[in-house]
Amino acid sequence: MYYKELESFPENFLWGAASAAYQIEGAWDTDGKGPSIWDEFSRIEGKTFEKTNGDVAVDHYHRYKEDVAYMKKMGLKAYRFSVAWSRVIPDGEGEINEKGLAFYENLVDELLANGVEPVLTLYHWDMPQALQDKYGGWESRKVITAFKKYCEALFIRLKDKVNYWVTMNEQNVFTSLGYRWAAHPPAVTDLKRMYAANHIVNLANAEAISLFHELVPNGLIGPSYGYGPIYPLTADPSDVLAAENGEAFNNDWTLDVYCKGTYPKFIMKQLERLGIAPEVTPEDSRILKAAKPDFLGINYYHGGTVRQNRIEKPEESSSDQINTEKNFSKTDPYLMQPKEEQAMAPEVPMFNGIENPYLEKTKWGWEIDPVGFRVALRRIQSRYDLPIFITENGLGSLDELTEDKKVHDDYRIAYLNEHLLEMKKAITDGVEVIGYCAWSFTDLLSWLNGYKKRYGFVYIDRDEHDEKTLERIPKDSFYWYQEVIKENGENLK
Ligand code: BGP
Repeated sequence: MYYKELESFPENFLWGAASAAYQIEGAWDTDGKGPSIWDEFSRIEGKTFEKTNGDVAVDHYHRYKEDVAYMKKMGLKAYRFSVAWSRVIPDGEGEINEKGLAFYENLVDELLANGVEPVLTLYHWDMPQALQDKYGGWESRKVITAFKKYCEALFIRLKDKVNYWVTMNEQNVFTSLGYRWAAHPPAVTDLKRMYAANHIVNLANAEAISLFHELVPNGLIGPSYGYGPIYPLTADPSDVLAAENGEAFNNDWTLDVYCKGTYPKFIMKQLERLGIAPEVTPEDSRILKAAKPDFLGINYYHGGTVRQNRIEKPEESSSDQINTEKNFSKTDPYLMQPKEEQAMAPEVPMFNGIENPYLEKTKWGWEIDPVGFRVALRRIQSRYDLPIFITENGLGSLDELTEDKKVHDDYRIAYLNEHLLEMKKAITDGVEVIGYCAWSFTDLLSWLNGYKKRYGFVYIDRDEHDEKTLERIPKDSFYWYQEVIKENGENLK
């Protein structure tokens, strides 16, 4: 579609930025906070980049007022942050830690006083370690009861102050990295266990949404899903079918459950044949169907490209050789079926991932695909017809602080500008987008890539080995986004 002029962003569009507790707060055992699975996991030799952890992170716990002051300066309309479950309930299911709860209430009050709409994420990967030890975390249904108790404490305390709530952050990512690739805690490599845990997360998500609707009738809640559109490598119908499989396997598998309360049939049948399907009781189906999200949170970084698996279609022609098989990193969360799969489960390969020859990549090998953002928005809107809140999108890069304390991150500005323009086109197409939170507001700890993979609008003076001054320094992108917000996106080019 070609437009001579794009439509404007909606008047109350939520121009925002995001973060997550473990990645920014620090204060890992302050004021009664219990340990989370990330506090423990990051201490295991070899698990994180150069042994980095979130013990201090960017010390947001002590500097939140300064951070909010920068948000005000920028004119930010919304700020997405997550609550650390073990700060609010140190052992995950017992007594509430008033100091923990008070920290989040103070943060929310500070945001509201500075004209920033809080967007609160309930679970951004930091399960209380006590629940992991006692029940095996998401592998036990007992954790659903604990999660509901934790959510209830926040709903009751903050219901008159927080309008936007996110349940699970990137369930697809934390279950696959945690239970399949052992790259995140609890470092399991077992497909059956992964699907079982994933089902329990689905139930916890649904129960939290239903409880929310009972307790906070005027608020809005939804999960944040890490979505990447799947493309066929060629117009060969067998590649197109492979992409259908990829889309169903990667995306419908979670989004159908969120939005329709049912698992997609083709994938469930495959898993049943392989004996790795989750057990879904009639009561589970009722719970899943009863919960309706008010919006879909979408985190967009990149998609994936696939072709028919090489078992059914062995390499034949020289043109097949042009594209080298994608060398998947085991921690690439957005495409779940790498080549090694063939060896693991010879029946499974519904598709093979492959490099997309048209796309550039970031320094960390993530494809840069702004048009894919529009594709994503269009597909999600057509399939589920819910308002969409972009809860993450951004560029991880090595930033350089100049001697006069500037960061000239024109590459980040270019990245964000292109993505926002594609989002504007999607809105002009007819997609309902209610807000956009760039990842991230300040620099922060990247789960597996330490402090040097930076995403923020605000530079933080620290690195992997030295906490340095932790000074906050706005980058060029800070001032650029400030202008975008002021102009409500009219200045994008
Ligand atoms: C998403 C997570 C974020 C953030 C982001 C960037 O998957 O929700 O918490 O980490 O990815 O990822 P990374 O830090 O690995 O570059």
